[in-house]
Amino acid sequence: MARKGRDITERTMDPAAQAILARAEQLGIMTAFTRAEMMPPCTIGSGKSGMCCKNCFMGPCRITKDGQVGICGATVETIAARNLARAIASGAAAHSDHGRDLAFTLEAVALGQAPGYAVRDVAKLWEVARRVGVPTEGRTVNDVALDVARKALAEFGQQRGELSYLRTAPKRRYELWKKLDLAPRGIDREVVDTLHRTHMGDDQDPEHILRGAMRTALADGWGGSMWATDLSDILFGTPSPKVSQVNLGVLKRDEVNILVHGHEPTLSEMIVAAVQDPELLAYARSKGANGITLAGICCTSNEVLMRQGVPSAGNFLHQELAILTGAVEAMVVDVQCIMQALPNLAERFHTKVITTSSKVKIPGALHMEFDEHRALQVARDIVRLAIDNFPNRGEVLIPDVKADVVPGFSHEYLNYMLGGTYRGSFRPLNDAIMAGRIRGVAAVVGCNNPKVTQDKEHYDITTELLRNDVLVVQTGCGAIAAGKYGMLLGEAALELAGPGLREVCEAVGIPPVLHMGSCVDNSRILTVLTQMVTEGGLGEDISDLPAVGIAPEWMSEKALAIGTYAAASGAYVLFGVESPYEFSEEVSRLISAGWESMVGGKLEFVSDPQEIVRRALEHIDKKRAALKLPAYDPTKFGQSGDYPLQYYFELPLEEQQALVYGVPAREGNR
Ligand code: SF4
Ligand code: MSK
Repeated sequence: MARKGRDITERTMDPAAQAILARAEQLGIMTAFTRAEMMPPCTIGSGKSGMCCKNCFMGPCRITKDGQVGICGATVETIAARNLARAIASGAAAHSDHGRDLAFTLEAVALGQAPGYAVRDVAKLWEVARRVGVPTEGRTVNDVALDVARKALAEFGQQRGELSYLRTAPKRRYELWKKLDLAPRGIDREVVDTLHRTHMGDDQDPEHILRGAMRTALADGWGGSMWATDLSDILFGTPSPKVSQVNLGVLKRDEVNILVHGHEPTLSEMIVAAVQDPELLAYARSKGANGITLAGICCTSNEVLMRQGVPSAGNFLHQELAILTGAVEAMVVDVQCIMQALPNLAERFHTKVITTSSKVKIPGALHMEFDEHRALQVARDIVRLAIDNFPNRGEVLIPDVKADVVPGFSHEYLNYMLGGTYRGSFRPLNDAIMAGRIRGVAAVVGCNNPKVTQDKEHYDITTELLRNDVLVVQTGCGAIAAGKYGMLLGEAALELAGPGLREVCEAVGIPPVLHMGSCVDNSRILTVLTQMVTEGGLGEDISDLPAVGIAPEWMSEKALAIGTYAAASGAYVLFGVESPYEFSEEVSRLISAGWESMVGGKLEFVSDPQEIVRRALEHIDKKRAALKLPAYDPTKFGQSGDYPLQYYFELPLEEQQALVYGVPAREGNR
């Protein structure tokens, strides 16, 4: 529970959010920040002083003492393991269902039934086809797209065998999964398997329950989420760096403001097209607006930010704040992370909250269902409705706070950036890590949670890692948080970076914090880690890499699925806030030391951000030592830090490499 009576600066470190929270107080309006403080604490449900099971109606059973069991005899360990497994199954289902919908869209495109959509990235389609065994030779784009879409759909319902993407993992990892029976057979099957085995009277061995949960999480990371990412890239383009802006200041006082919120790019991409339609722009002017501004919230925002450069109005805890500006004509929501508080809040202003998914209706919201077969028409109807709402605006307060960002570092783009068009390669990154210029890599990802100061854990952890020469990749709401404080912009972020990291980023031309997409795109990080292994010099498996994953302000069940698939892939994953499973020492041990000895990765919950950084750096250094790499020494680098970029690129490749990575060019490096 968030401490009662926090002042505004303890609720959020974001000045835009602070200004709007002050407005909410003046107007006597509650938000998630204040509701979090009002919520009576439940130390059993939060895992602090007990464990609660609601899996059957003999209970609920609350276990608060050593040796106490539920009415059926279930132990605290079994209950904690079941609770975690069910959360993972729910998170995996959400991500994966998102992937399924994209497969349906690609199928409709291939059949010519989705006007307005097209295969925008044919190279990616060919690459995915190759990875999943769909022939391409002499075939049309639509034929290949149809087979890829149907291959994806088949993997959801597959009953036996294994998912195609598993074989794209490092060989040693794949073999380990096979040996441990962790290779997912089908995406839906694994989710159902976990829901079944955690039903009352089924699997009661905590270690076995959690092993099943790992397989389900892997079905998300190397299945549903990876499909979602790849199919989005095929349909809407693989992201590459774009210049855009982030925070509530992207809303415009004199224009119709439309926000897209949730996770799916499918409708939002059509809204991007609709807001540029001259007829709708003229219609907006006829209502007294100077134009139409489209911006995003949460991960729908990340999807259109990294592909279209559409600005972001903010992350998870900004959804209510955006409405509180009084400047939003329509908030268009699809799936996941949408607060039920929105329609009630919108009633105090003029905002229309519009649900669009067949899976999501919210009492008080307007429902305009999205259908990929008539997507542009739905998008146009939504934009028109927002324009009609413009004259209904009351008093507006748009904080003059926004930051420039450069998002969109897909692993394909990184490959190109590091190695060049013809020799795409992760070699320079591996060499920089091997030389010690870059100490290691951290993925700092995930949500906001009003139990902690908004963005502060993200900010503190990221800045400390940068100072220690750790390259940071980000997704989801953490990426938007980084953007708000200038960390997604080369010049600003480089000020925060240690000398070695700074040199590498300046030479390659990347910021030290790389925006890699939405929360479903954590699968891109799996691909980056795999490429680092494949490139050579950093071990044989993801578990050998000097790399960590951190979710400082997590709140979603999807975060637990992500953390678990990352751990099952060999990564050390640290979660902030607090542990819902703390009361079970055995489950806490199983997911940390237990998983580490089984799969090389582990999951830990640590409330103190400084301790998170300490453990992350300790892990990175431990992995460096195991690889026999030089110990990290920040005093060794920084002499060529201000090397002019344009001059650098005029040098022969070997000299570029020697200059930047401190190691001579090696045979086969490029
Ligand atoms: Fe209680 Fe067992 Fe039912 Fe859970 S499954 S609510 S522990 S009786
Ligand atoms: S939106 S899951 S709050 S990252 Fe992906 Fe943000 Fe977390 Fe939702």
